[in-house]
Amino acid sequence: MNGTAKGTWHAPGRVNLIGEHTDYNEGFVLPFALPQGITAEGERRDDGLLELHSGGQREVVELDGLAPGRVRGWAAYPAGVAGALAEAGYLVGGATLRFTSDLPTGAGLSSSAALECATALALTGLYGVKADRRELVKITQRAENAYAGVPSGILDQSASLLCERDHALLLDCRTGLSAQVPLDLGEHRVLVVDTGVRHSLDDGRYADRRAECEKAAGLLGVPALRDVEDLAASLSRLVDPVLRRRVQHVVTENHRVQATVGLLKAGAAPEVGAMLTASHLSLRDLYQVSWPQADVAVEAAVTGGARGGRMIGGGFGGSVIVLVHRDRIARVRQAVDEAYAARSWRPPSYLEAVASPGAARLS
Ligand code: GAF
Repeated sequence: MNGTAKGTWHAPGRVNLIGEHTDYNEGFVLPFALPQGITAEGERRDDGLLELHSGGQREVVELDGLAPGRVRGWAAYPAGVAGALAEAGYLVGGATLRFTSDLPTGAGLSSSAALECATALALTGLYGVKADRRELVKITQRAENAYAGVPSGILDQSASLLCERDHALLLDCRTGLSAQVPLDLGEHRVLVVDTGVRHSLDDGRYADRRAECEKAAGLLGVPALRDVEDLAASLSRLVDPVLRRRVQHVVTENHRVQATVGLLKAGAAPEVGAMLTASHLSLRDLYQVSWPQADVAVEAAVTGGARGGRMIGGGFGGSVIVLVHRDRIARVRQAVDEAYAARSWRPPSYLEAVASPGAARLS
């Protein structure tokens, strides 16, 4: 075995600059990795057990007979990675894994994917298993879908495993092909506003959106909504106004991803703000996954001088990002704080999002 008896691995959370609810429609996304994430300190053991520690909790899972549905709660994510690795033919054995995190949970910054990706690197590293990063994306997504029961797409695991410092990742979610797009924002910054509202992707609303998209694609006779070319003609063929709204969001959001890449390549980063706000309005009015604290944060930030902003992630809770000139950050934060205070909402928390490297071994 070429593995290592022990080691430490880190997998980051992410911000998705643009391309929301496009991944499972086989479209495009443009995330970048955060410096914050989940660290796994791992040690090999030879008794076939996975001993998992996080935030004072300890779970022990037997690897033999591990199958979807056997492990519940937070441990289903790392255990699911061990299970999905075995299903894919990667033989890893027992380990003790101690997780620490500096990523807020439930903030829409992809802490679950970071947990899965840190586990995947730790287990493959400990057992000297060579697995391509794209293969690990599929394995960690399988862990989340089948073992944790969350029907997510490929966005979050791809971001954690494939992103590079100072770049956003343009990912074609159909082919899995990706390109690194330099994220040179000049004097501008991406500010994360954690609205404090918590959400869960398995409450049924995310799955509903997926089902609506699949239904619309079926009615339109295309493999996925990514394939819709003539939007006006397609909308006129759908009777259900809800399906029309979903299609309009997905098709236009894919175009906004491409437009954003074009603006970044043209050195016109401030103009990306308008794309972010257009994305937010589409997610609010057409895809209907926004929530009041996100809408107020975007509106107050833009009124306060940001170039634009939008909710990120699955929706119904979590964070908003705003693109803002660095000299205006304090003013924008004040505007959002005041808007929250006027509604007697708890103040949000803030984080400056810096495009950071993807998952890696630390020691
Ligand atoms: C969540 C999911 F996990 C992603 O796969 C993606 O669908 C996103 O919501 C919406 O763009 O983060």
